[in-house]
Amino acid sequence: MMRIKVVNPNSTASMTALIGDCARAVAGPGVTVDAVNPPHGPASIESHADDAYAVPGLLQEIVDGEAAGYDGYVIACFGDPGLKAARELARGPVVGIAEAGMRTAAYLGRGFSVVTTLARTVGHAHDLAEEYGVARQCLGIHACEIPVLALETDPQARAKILRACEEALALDGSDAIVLGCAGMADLCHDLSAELGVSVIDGVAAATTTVEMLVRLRLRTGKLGEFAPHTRYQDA
Ligand code: 2AL
Repeated sequence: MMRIKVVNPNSTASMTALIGDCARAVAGPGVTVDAVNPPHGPASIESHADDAYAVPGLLQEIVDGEAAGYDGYVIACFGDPGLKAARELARGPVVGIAEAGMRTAAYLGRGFSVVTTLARTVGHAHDLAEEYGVARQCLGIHACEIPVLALETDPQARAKILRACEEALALDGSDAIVLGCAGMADLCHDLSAELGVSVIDGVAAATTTVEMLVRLRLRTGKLGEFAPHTRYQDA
């Protein structure tokens, strides 16, 4: 029996429901996935300020999750907000969807492209690729210019994302596509079939990565940087 808490750090419940469905679809037998979002905070995360404002609510979900005894956590937003702080607060593994999506894509060939929401988020995604040591495999980051919440309402969203993926493959000569938003999670199989390359949903990649780490009994190093700080030990 294993329990994974998937935290959508934005406060949009409909997106959390989609994320939960996609995470549960890949979870193995005996793995329970609970998807949650903070009650307050930004409705979507598509700027540096959104990223920062989302972190307190996310960390509260980690603290509550520790009290409830979860084995590991997914941060289900492509900016991976609060990832290092969450790692410090949690006993078990914490994996971000940008991290898991890009690291998974690196297995699949020489390089991958990221297709994300707004152009203003491209710089942050690039910084994350560098931080995770996969910048050399990250051959391009492309925006489809759909705001996060419009993924649910824009009837053209799917077609626009498909076109951005086609352009990314042609321009970058990449071997795989990483979807740059948790709100795109449900599209990965259809896009894979249409494009003829693997399309990676970070929610699925991060959920299975947490599951793998827990099953292998691997956890965040707690001897130094990620040790619980005394100030938060009773949080
Ligand atoms: C995201 C995401 O995954 N969730 C959210 O609110 N914003 N990513 C993005 N690139 O806009």
